[in-house]
Amino acid sequence: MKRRNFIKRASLTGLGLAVAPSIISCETEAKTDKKAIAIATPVLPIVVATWNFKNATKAAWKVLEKGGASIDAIEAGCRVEEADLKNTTVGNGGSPDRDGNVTLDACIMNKDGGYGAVVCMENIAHPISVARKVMEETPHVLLAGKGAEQFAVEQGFKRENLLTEASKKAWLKWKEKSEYKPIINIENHDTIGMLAIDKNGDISGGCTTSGMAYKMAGRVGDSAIIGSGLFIDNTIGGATATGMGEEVLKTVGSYLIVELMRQGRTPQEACEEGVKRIVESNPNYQNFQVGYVALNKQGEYGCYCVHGGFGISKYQEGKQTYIKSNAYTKKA
Ligand code: SD4
Repeated sequence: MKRRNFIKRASLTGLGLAVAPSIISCETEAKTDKKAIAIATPVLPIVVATWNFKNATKAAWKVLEKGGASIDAIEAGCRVEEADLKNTTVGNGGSPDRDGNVTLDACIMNKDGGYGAVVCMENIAHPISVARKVMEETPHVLLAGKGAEQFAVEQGFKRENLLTEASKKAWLKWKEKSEYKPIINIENHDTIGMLAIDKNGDISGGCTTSGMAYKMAGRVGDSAIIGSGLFIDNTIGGATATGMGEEVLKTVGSYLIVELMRQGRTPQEACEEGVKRIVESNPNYQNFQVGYVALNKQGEYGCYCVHGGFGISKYQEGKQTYIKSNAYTKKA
């Protein structure tokens, strides 16, 4: 922990306040330090999500404001994006792989350290709900491909075609050249990673995606992999990711961020370190985006990304806010 933060934390603890002060911002430390806000008690409930997913955080908030559990809020929120046909990187309407098949990855984690996930699952529109079933109804944590689909059907999910006409048209156009550059467009990718704390102070998280458009058949990204696209520890907080999954996987990004928070970093500091780990060992970083959002048990949040254009949606105290993330490249 940086010395000044330690001093701030220590001085408030000395005053007998229940919770250490927080930096409620996704801006750089230099900026946030000036407007650091000390809070005595967490302002709960709260939900944060990657990107400006207003409808998703609103759906999650509806659960939380009624006193619902964070796990229910996460499922409800993520389902909104999975159902949105205009979102071509999540659920129904997602972009296909290079063979024209829409394959989905999703995971969910609860307050008890429970984890459930599906990867490379086809024909089922709500992988976040299937992931929850894996967590709650099976002795396993991760089901892949046909097995995941079969399990979903056994659980009452309907098979449906997830390839929309628009996604098919875009894929056919891509096929004309079949030029695969695994570069995620900086402004245009929308995997949803969501973290929520309910009124009881319990945190849960979820992450759901169709992955990178025109990926190789069988490719699995970070989103459904525990510790990479998502990690939750109910004693510390949670983190989730969006962007180039290969980079997040290689650095076990979300787990790293939660562990950094355990060691005393703020969510903001932890997200910045997570991004730094990726870019400082990767000369190719100009060509991909990764964005993180983290939330600790005190309801403090942070976000950071490789390139500008990323931001997070937050719902707290009945109010929705979009927070623009600072980016590593601005420092270059
Ligand atoms: C993946 N992380 O499959 C996902 C993609 C993503 O916004 O986040 N897109 O690598």
